[in-house]
Amino acid sequence: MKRIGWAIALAAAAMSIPAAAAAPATAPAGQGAANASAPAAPALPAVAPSLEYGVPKPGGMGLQPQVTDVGREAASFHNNWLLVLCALISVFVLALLAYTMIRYRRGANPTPSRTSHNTLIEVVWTLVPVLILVAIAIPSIRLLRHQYSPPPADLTVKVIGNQWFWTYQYPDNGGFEVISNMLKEQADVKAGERFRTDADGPPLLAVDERIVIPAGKVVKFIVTSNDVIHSFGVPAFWTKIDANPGRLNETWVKVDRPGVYFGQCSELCGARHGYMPIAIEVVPPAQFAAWVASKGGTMPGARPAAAPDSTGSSPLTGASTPAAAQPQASSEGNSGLVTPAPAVAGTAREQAPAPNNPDVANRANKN
Ligand SMILES: [Cu+2]
Repeated sequence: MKRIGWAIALAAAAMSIPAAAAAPATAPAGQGAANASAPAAPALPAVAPSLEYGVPKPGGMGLQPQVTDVGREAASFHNNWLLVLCALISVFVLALLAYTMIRYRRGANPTPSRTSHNTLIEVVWTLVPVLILVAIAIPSIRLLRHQYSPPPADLTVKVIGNQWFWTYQYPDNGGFEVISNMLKEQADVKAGERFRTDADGPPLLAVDERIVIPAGKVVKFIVTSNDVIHSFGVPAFWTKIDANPGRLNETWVKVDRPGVYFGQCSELCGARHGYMPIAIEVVPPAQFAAWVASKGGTMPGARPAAAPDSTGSSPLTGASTPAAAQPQASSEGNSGLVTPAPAVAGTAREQAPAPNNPDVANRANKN
């Protein structure tokens, strides 16, 4: 049964190779477990990271520039509302303290007032904090709703934390797996081994295999762990979610701007916690299809003759899943935290690749 599954996967991979050949070659050769099934496909070249987006800057302050709608909303809430409110309250309290200390010091006010109750003041100092909390709660709950009621996913990526590296599985694309390790500096590797270059990214953030996702598509990350608790965090996406063993957590992103975005494990997970960075490469959909083919994967619904066209419309669009075909629920009109539709559709599609990939099936059983 397993052999039949592999045969199907191999045949599908072979069919998608012409699509890969049509696109420009762009990234270093992969080392993922599923790579063996696509020896002839051209590797995609690494996109050089920008210095503006997706990377921390030396001496930088504040948040990284956000590239998702949720990130922009959250950053604006933080910078333009919470920080301003915090500053105003701090200045007001400080001014009140200073005034009281100076005006009512013993020298200036030898007989202190014996006032113990004042209805007006008591009403004001109860009501004003309540109003401030409401003013924080309303945009805060709206942001939570936007974060936790994702639109139907175009692509699902399973993210697995390990001590101390990440593995990424693409269940919608034949279940291939990418293993991502931090790249060491040239001085730290033996002769002939791959080391970090500036095209890979900054020190301690560059990895040998990036996650690749298509631009402008809703990507769902199912996050879990093989050993201890890790955390999948990418600051430019406003994404941070724990990777717990035996549990599936879910987050999502939709990034319109192609580029490379870096993150790190954000949960103390052991000795090499600081050396398991995350690098996500966002590419146009056609290039994503070529990358999938180079990894031996397939695009959902792809036929042998289908090749990515140059207009930027992607095979992903053609492969509308039941979830994608559903009318998209407006998040504005949603009062609940999570709509049931994407969850159900996601589950159905996660199960689909298991028979094709014994590795995925085994891991699923273990978890
Ligand atoms: Cu970790």
